[in-house]
This record gives sequence, C-alpha cells and structure tokens, in this order.
Amino acid sequence: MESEGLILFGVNNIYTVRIDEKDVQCRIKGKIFKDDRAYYNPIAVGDIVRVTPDPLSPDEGLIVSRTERKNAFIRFNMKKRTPQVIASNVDYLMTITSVKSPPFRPRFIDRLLVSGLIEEIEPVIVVNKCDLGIDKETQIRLDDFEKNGFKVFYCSAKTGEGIEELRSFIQYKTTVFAGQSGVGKSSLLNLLEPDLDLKVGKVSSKYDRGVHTTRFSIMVLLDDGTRVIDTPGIRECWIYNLDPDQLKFYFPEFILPSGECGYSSCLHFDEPGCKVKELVEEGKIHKDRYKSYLNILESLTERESY
Ligand SMILES: Nc1nc2c(ncn2[C@@H]2O[C@H](COP(=O)(O)OP(=O)(O)OP(=O)(O)O)[C@@H](O)[C@H]2O)c(=O)[nH]1
Ligand SMILES: [Mg+2]
Ligand SMILES: [Zn+2]
Repeated sequence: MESEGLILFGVNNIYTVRIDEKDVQCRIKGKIFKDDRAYYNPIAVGDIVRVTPDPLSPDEGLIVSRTERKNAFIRFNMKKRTPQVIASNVDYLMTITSVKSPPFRPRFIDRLLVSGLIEEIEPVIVVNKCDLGIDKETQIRLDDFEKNGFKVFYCSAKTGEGIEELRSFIQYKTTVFAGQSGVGKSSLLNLLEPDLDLKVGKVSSKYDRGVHTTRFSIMVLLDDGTRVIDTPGIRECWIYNLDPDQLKFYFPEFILPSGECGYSSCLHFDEPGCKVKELVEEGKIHKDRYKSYLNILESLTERESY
C-alpha cells in the first residue's frame, strides 16, 4: 500500500520521511530518478513523495515517486557545476544575517533575495545578533531593503529580542533559514523550539566567520504545524538559472524608473539616458544595490559563454 510523505532529512540516500504522525526511514526504489541527473540530489528536504513498504525491511520504506515541486531553494555548486536543491515547497526564504561577527554582507543578501524572487519564494531578511549593536551605515542599507518592499526582522538569539514577532510571522508556513555560516540560524531555531537542541558552533576569532557547524538540511516541525528548515551555511550565492536581461526585474527599485530609460530594453549598464543610473548618481537608488546588480549581471553574462 502506498502512502504520501514529507522529506524531513536525508543523508547518504537514506531519508527520514514523515508519514501521518510517524517518521519512517526510506530509500529510493531503484533508478527511478535517472532523468534528474542535472541535479546533484534527486530528493530534497521539503519534497512530497510516495512511499511503499520495503519488502525486505518492514519498518522501512521505499520512495517510488516525487510530487512536482512548487518551488525550490537551489544552491549552485560551482565546483561540480551542478545545482543542488537545498529545500523545496517553501513559503519564505529567510536570509539570516548578522550585524557583526561574522560581518554584515549586504551583497550576499542581495543575491539571496534574487534567488528567492526567481523561484517565487518570498524573500525575507532577519538581522540577528542585534545585541551587538548596529552601525549607521548598516542601518541605512537595512532601511533601504525595507524601502524596496522587503520585510526586515531584527532579533537576537542571545537575548530573545524579536523572537515572538518572528514566530508569528512564520506560523503555519514553511520557512527555510539560509545564510552564511555563524550568523545564528541554528541558534534561532533552538529558540523557537527549545527541546530541539541543534548543534551550535562558534565564530572563528581569527577569520571572523562561522565554522560550518550544520552539515545537512533538516526540517523541524513545530508543535503548531509550522515548518522550519535549517540549512548549512553557504559561502557564496551564485545566481545561475537566469537570462541576463531578466535580472533587472528582480531589483524592485529599478522597475518604475526603467520606464524613463532611453531604451525600452535598457540593461542599466552603459546605455545613454539610463534613468536607473541617474538615480544611483543622485543617491536615490543605493549604490551598493546597483553594484550587486552589475556583479550578478557580469557573472550571468560570463556563464552564458561557457
Ligand atoms: N551575540 C550573539 N551571538 C549569537 C547570536 N545568535 C547566535 N550567536 C552565536 O553565534 C555562533 C554561531 O551560531 P550558530 O547558530 O551555530 O550559527 P549557524 O548560522 O547555524 O552556523 P552554521 O551551522 O555553521 O551555518 C554561536 O556561538 C552562537 O552562540 C546572537 O543573537 N547574539
Ligand atoms: Mg547551523
Ligand atoms: Zn536603464
């Protein structure tokens, strides 16, 4: 008899699948996902799968198919040149960031926001470690995100500040926590679910960055049905599945002024009469956001010529 399940965790081709109220260890039956070789992993946390009992091991299951994904948070593995699905079927992509230790990296946030928008996952920013203080320049950049329509939460896993607001925002939804190593993703999740006791690492004082404590993605089901996915820290966020001339649509503050650019197909790069560039020069569009745009555009154009 087949049943439907939700992937909570998976490593070495053994998956923990929530079926009804129980967690069942499952393997993939045979080579059913051979069409999916373009991906590093055929099954990801958040996938909905069909499972049959394993005839050789009655307490375990065999995954026989996967329901089509609504969306996916994908990491592009530059070394292997393959996309890796970190989590699927999610409502919010929460970029967790810290103001200090590790340092604030707004360009990295810009990339994660684009990744979410491409997949039609609502991107949200969570500024953790607020107990360490926020300098003026960082605050200006954070206000700019809000001005452009992104939700920004301020919290501290150390003091508990802002946690209840975060909890009510994610209630009943599926949220993936993403960000650099050491920003406090696992710490925040431990605070949301105190019995959880996820391993928390330190921030290397020598390099001022995390030590990659979380090794595998895991979905945590909170008591009220809220779902949160903790993920390993990522060093870089590559945008890969995008036509370079589409990128401009993922920077919300470019959309309105682009109507006043000299060319309707303006890439806001070096075209004459570009309104976006004019607003950057006037300080009305944050120059750092524009730099992020140019950096991503460049990487997409390079990639096209492989
Ligand atoms: N001061 C301060 N430290 C925090 C806060 N949140 C987490 N930390 C510390 O930051 C360090 C890293 O926390 P983790 O929760 O392991 O970070 P992570 O994002 O899960 O890191 P990876 O699993 O490596 O990706 C730990 O030493 C935490 O105690 C906070 O709000 N304030
Ligand atoms: Mg972690
Ligand atoms: Zn333009």
